[in-house]
Amino acid sequence: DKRLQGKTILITGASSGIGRSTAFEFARAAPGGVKLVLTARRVDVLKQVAADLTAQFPNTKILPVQLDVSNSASVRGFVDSLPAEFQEIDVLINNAGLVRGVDKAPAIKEEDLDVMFATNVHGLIHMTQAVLPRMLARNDGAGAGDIVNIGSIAGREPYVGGGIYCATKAAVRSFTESLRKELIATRVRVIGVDPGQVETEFSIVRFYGDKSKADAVYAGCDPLTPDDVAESIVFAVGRRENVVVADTLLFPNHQASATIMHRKS
Ligand code: NDP
Ligand code: 8X3
Repeated sequence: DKRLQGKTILITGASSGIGRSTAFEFARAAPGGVKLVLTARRVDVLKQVAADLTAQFPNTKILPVQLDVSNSASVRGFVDSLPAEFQEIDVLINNAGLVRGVDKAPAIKEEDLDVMFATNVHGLIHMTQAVLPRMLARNDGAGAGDIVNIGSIAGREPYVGGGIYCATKAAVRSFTESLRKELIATRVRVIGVDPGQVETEFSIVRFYGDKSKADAVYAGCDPLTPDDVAESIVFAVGRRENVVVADTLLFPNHQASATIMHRKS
């Protein structure tokens, strides 16, 4: 894809799930090569992702870097700390995010509340602030670049036991829309992607590592794969510069809302 070739793409949460798949999908879509800055907390896992990518896509330049998006000080210095050839980020994929627990309001743990907001909301906003100034400076000040924010059906439709996670994703949706409006006079595109049910490590994290509880979420269902979401992200970024795929909601075929799911018995 000529439109993607040579771009520098920063993906947060690239060690697993949608972020990892998105790295592979960009590499696949641009066989001439892109530069990928892959970030997450688990740097050893990231390095393995980078090695797997390099083996499959030798033209792709990959930089795995440890970054906890919930640590605002680390995010602040992050872009300047990159090697020069990776500093001009063309595409930011704000994907890092997580859910913890299914507690109702009185039982929500303070730590879960803090981690979800610090990662999904503050982290996404801080990353945007870290990358945006260079995007705006491009093109003689007219701006250029893409910011892709991964929201969720949970941000459109709050559900029981998801009070905090849903609130974080509603915040993502709201911030995404404000940003698009604020940047109206620039050539920076702001793209929102809201998936429904996707089978990743998401539910394992929600149940604090309990795999059997996570598996039960998908029992009788045929969820989206992270590759399905990655294809939509790369499609949006790969459109002609004047086309903004502003807002995408993705469901698997059996799902019609956050909670309306057809299960095979
Ligand atoms: P995974 O758990 O498989 O991946 C989440 C990624 O986020 C991991 O790479 C993880 O890496 C990273 N991450 C978590 N916390 C931090 C942090 N503080 N700093 C940096 N990276 C972090 O889940 P998904 O792929 O499903 O999730 C990706 C995004 O998609 C999330 O924003 C999620 O809310 C959203 N989403 C998921 C849906 C689903 O059903 N799965 C549906 C709708 C939206 P590490 O642990 O190494 O830091
Ligand atoms: C993940 C989708 O509905 O499980 O964002 O919260 S949901």
